Amino acid sequence: MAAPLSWSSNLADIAILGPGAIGQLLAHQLCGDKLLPDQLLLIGREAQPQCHLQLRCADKQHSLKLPMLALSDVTPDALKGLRLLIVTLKAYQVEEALDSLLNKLPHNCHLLLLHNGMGPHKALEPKLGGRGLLLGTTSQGALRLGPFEVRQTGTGLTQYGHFCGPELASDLRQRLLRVPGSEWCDDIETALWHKLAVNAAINPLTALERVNNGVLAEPRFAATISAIVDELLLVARAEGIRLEREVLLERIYKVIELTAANFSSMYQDVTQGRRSEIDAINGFLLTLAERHGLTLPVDQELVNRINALSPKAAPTPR
Ligand code: KPL
Repeated sequence: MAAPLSWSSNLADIAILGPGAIGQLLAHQLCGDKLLPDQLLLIGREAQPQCHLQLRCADKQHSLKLPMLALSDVTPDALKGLRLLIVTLKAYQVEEALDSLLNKLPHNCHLLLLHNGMGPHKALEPKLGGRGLLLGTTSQGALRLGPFEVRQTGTGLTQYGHFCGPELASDLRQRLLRVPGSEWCDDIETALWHKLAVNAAINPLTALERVNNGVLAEPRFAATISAIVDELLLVARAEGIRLEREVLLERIYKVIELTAANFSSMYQDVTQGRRSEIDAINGFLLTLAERHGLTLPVDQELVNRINALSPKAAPTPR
């Protein structure tokens, strides 16, 4: 029997905005084995005093009870103890969601963006009002089985790093590092480029071929993966980012191996009729390429084919 919930949102100092598959996986990992943690809350589409979150891992099942506030009517008072907001929305949802939330966050609250692809942090930077901004990336695999039920489909690296504003307090850093396989990065932008290469290769190919990540290890995909990496290197060089081809390929094939059973987030978006993150991944590369007068035929074709399959209009946050 679950213990009665005596919770006040004011006790929570970390919130997760956008509790989809990755947001829920992180909630479990941040809380460890505490069933009723009082330091974490969710911000989602609708308010619920007690969400019963379930995580299925290879070895066991975890349960967690957390309150959820609705993004549309959350008050500054409900967030007054917050010191860190972890944003696990899709890249294209971040700006709009934070436009409505930023002025309700305490001035000392840090933000951590953790999504596939790149772009939103640049638009956010001038709106932070002195708050610290962290960027992060994870290559853990997670599949949503129900509104509050997630299966972990792959282990992987989770990286965080400072982007601008004040640094995060060390106790919060330590709590983020409770996530298995996580590390602090001094150069988070380079880490994000590595993850961009992973997503640029794995996500559109799995969505177009309707296969799980593991199938991409087959030799028939090697030439396309290699061409995607070459195009990314071209853009990165023009942007002054130093990356190594072999390191990127090694990282991509490692993620393919570690998340072999996972259906990528883009596969899941496309098959479920949701908007994909292609604009923030391969589309982000095309935007930068245009600025530098470069053409990326492989990325262009992937963007065209994914956009032909998935809707463009942004749905409301998860
Ligand atoms: O980030 C991912 C995604 O699906 O979006 C990977 C790491 C490729 C795991 O599937």
